[in-house]
Amino acid sequence: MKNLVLVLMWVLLVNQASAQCPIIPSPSFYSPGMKYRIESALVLDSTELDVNNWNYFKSCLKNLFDIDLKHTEANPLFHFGASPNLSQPPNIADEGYIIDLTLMGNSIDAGSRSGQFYAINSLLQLISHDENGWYIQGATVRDEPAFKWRGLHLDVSRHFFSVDEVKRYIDLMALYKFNTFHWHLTDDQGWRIEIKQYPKLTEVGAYRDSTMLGHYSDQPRIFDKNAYGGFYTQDEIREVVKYAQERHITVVPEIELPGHSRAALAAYPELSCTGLQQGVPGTWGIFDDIYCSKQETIDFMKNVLSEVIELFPSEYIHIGGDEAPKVRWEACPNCKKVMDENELANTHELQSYFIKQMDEFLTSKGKKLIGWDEILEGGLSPNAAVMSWRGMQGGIEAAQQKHEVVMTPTTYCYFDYYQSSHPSEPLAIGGYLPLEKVYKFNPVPNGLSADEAKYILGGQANLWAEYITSLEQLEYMTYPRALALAQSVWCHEKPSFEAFLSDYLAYQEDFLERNDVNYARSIHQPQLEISRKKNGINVHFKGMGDDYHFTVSTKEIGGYSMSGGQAMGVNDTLFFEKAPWGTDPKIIQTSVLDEAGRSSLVNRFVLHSNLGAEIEMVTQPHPKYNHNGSLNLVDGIIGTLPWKGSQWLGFDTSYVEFIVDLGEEKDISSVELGFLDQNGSWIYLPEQITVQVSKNSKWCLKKKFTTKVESTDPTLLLNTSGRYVRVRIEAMEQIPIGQEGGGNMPWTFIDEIQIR
Ligand code: TNX
Repeated sequence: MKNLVLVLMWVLLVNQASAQCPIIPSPSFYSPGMKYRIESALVLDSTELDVNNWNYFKSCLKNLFDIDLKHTEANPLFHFGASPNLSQPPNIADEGYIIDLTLMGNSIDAGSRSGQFYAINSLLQLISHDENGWYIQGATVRDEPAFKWRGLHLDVSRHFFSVDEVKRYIDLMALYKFNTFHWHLTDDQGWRIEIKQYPKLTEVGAYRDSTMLGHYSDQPRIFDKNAYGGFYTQDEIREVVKYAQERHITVVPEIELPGHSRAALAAYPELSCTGLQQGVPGTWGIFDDIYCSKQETIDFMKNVLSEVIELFPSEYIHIGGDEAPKVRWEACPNCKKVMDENELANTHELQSYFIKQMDEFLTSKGKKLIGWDEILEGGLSPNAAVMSWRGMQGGIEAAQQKHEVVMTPTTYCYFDYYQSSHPSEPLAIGGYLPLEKVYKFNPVPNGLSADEAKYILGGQANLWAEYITSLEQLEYMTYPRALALAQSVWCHEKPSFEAFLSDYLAYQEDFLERNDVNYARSIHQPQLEISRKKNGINVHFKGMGDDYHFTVSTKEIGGYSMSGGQAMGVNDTLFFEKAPWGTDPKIIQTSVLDEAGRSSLVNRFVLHSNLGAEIEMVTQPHPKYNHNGSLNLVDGIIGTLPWKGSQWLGFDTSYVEFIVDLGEEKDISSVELGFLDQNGSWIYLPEQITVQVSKNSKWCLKKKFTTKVESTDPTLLLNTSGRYVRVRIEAMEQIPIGQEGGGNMPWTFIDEIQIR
């Protein structure tokens, strides 16, 4: 008997472990039970259900499943218990809930109205359809969030989204238990919030007369010459805030200062340092003209914030603070006066002074200031919270100084970056942020003590809209990556990426479809996993799960005979052999076709003679742009435009050095390298390249071959022999003043090295 109990327990445990969970973000505990059939209505005892939550539940059920919600006290399918309206039930955290929909129970308890709302969103994901119709998956679910700030941001300045579109964005956030909507309302390219005291902010600042088309780094740049713009009236803002509140989402407004302020300066040029009248720009980037630090601007800002505070009940008000060049301030007598009067040593301290005025003002109004991590420069204002975007270092420093932090590093949270390197991805700003990378995000970085970690409020993804021109595209960039982010900010312990992916594929794509979301299917493209092999590389096409079938065909191009059409199965690997020394490279094109013969992932491999060679990196690439490490330089894939982070190694160092090992001594006649030249993104061609060749990697006294770099694919001609090739690339000292990022160190982006 005892054994039988043990076996039964074992079976139960095993079943539980393998049970897939339809709910995302994954709850702390999930154990499925039987299915409960739903006819045309879900009938429950809603006595203790908050009226807002009831309305929300009812409309979602109707819209998604055409199911009615009905109240009964006699024999309900389940009831909402432990009313958050009365007392907080024991053992349930504030935003937590417990669903007990099993043979033993039929209650839903929550720690608060928010908890109840999250329970409802989980219930929505438990509803499914089979051959017998709709059912709700019975289950025990225990759940509560790990972080207090679970955010998505939206930039409505670069492209404007209507009230209905914003509501739609909020609707989708609610389904995945996000609770903070960061509304980026002002920027250079448009001021989007009505401010009664300053009508020109929207009359003038909300419209631009042209908009950049194509990518920022395209030459020549092309513009759409139509007027573009829009703004929200204060009534509309209130409407959105209320709408979000009903979905337990706090709206945090952002009013940018002192930089990203060209739209405001177009309306009130007297607030700039020069006073010059300029228009609202139609190009992206960072502009030198920012608010002047004089008293007049500070008064203006306080007046604006006074109206903003009235509209947004949120605890935090975001004041921007990022990317404010100091060139105008350096040359401005008014700014100099402020610096002298307040004994400020430099313009960074002046920025701190400016922010501090805002901090004191907001604090006096019972609000908290939050700003981008640049507000650390020149000293953090006493009550300020920091939003860390340039990596997590700013957030770490702020937490160590006992300031609150929201983590939103570009490396994991910039949903304006590409999500795959497939050619069909819509034009994006650059970068590379696939779903799996987002999944790795943990808002609490290593190295913080438990006490410091308490200052991390949570995390957020940012949707900058330079290249996001429609709601459809916004959804494409946001989903499914927002689901991976939801895991990072909700789960105490998230499942493995594989488990998440399997749940996602089993349930969530259907759910997204049911919600009409234009989610990206980028993950359905097989991933390329490249590895070094003796004499070449292996290219492994890693498909998604076992039931996804595709074929890969190869053909040789570039002056050679076309061969190919070679069919392959799932998860296949090709071996590409390097070209024999002394011969021209072969070019192989691979195409991936799904079962319907659609969506081919096309890649070109240049099989040169140092394909897959070992490389010792003396200088390390920046962690953000280090896809596949040194193999990236010899994987046969030549970096292409538009720039997608995965194909290039990026460096922010003054020089780059690495040593290629050819395996044995060779006669060497040339070395060719590839560089990116995208000045708008601070990426410049380097100044010069020096190459040395050695038999045994001893370098002193070795002849140096040097060339100035004048094109994106410079070739050095040499006539020597050796096994090791040392390459040293000298970057330009600084970006020329007057250019984007002028005065800063440029980035160097390198791809493929070909040695012959
Ligand atoms: C940097 S993130 C910005 C934005 C751009 C974004 C594009 C931040 C605080 N500033 O102005 O839209 O990069 O990725």
